[in-house]
Amino acid sequence: MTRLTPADVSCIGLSFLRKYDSEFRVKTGKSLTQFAEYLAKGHSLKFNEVKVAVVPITAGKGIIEGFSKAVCSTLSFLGCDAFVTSWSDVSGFFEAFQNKVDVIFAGDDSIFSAFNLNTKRVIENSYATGKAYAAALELMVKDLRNKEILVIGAGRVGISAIEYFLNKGAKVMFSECDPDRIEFIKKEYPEVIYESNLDCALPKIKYILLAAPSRDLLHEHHLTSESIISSPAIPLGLSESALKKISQNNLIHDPLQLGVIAMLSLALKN
Ligand code: 2YC
Repeated sequence: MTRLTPADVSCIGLSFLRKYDSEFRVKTGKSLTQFAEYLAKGHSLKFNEVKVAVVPITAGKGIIEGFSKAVCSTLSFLGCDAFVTSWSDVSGFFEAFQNKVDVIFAGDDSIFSAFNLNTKRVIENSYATGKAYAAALELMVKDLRNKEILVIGAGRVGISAIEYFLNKGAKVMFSECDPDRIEFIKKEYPEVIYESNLDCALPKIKYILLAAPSRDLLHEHHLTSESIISSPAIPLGLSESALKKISQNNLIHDPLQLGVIAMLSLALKN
């Protein structure tokens, strides 16, 4: 799993999120708050009644400077009463319980999750991020039924997106370099078509969910001005020439915020 750096998250504050929100609305037709409700299948989520603690975790490679603050800013932007605990780890969980929070966000090197203390629902970041970026692509494509979608990268994020697309009636293809993952998808999702060569699949397929964390995966010959790309992967796998080829309004990509919004939405969905 990609580990974010302080540089990836240091900019994620309220003014940045306001700008991100207006750009997101242009691309998808929904604000981030409306998107969170869309992900929760239309349940009205009363974010301003939700108290959330973000607990820094020192395990493994330790704290990422700015990570908890970026998560907290994203949750506050949605209207939650969110704070970063003064203590980390178990002491931070204790502090969260003392403050009678509804949801705790915490992440180590393997798992970053939202824990709903009222319903006991736990939502992991990869699962939520796959759903979020699939739904964002759906909103940009307008209707997924019978549309050809290429999912690049069949890890936890890619699989979550594949399931979303199948549920919405899309024709899903996938590209992946790990043989075990290829076999897993062929076995679990036989209706999903394996594309062994991106140069053959693209630019025939216009709609792409890019969930493989590799630089310069897609170049200008893979894309057209009509390509629509939803990319949860860090780093963004488009070359400079590819980025110039597509419309910026046809690209959704961020290091953390859309996944955090989806984690909260799915953790609160009743
Ligand atoms: O600061 C802290 O509490 C650290 N323990 C957080 C570590 C998060 C590691 N995971 C990641 O950087 C990425 C994020 C996009 C979420 C999932 N993986």
